[in-house]
Amino acid sequence: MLTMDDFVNEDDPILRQVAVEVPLPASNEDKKLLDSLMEYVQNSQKPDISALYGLRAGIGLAAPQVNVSKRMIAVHLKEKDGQLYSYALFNPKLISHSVEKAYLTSGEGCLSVNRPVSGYVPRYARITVVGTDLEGTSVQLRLKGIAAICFQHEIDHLNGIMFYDHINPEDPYAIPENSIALER
Ligand code: K1U
Ligand code: NI
Repeated sequence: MLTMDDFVNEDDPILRQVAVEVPLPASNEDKKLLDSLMEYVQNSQKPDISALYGLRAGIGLAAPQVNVSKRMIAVHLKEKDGQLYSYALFNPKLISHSVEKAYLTSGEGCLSVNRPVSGYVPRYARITVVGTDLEGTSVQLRLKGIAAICFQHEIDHLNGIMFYDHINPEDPYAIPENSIALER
């Protein structure tokens, strides 16, 4: 089971590397890691388990955050309408996106960043992602809202990009052009 002790810090160079593709079919070792990424995210949202193990709550996690530079992510979140998005994917790839942008009015956080960072993070409002799940099945997802934001945050981790790289340094709260505001 992953705990905060497994996480690397913001200044670790692994978070700036481009992670390597996972050879498919995935090895048992790679499946175990992807499964444990999902287990962490789910456990972190359970008040009893997160308190017991001191887990920081998250809605997503990428392998480089636990010191493995391989293309794997887990996302587990409920949208406001109650729809659950729970996906553990090997080699997720953003294959298309809207012109329109979206940003969270509360900004973004990151389990690898132990400080508050202010500002709006412009993302694509709608995206299509492909990848391979733990059963080896190819999946294609059309996403919007917080789910789209979260997938972009996690795929960025696989490309060495941190959320604050997207914040306008001159004016962190400048409204991104052609964007919609999302409340959490
Ligand atoms: O990748 C990570 O560091 C996890 C990060 C993902 C994320 C944050 C903000 C926007 C998109 C994606 C987090 O999960 S930070 C914690 C968080 O956002 C949250 C935690 C509990 C409930 C709701 C949100
Ligand atoms: Ni992050």
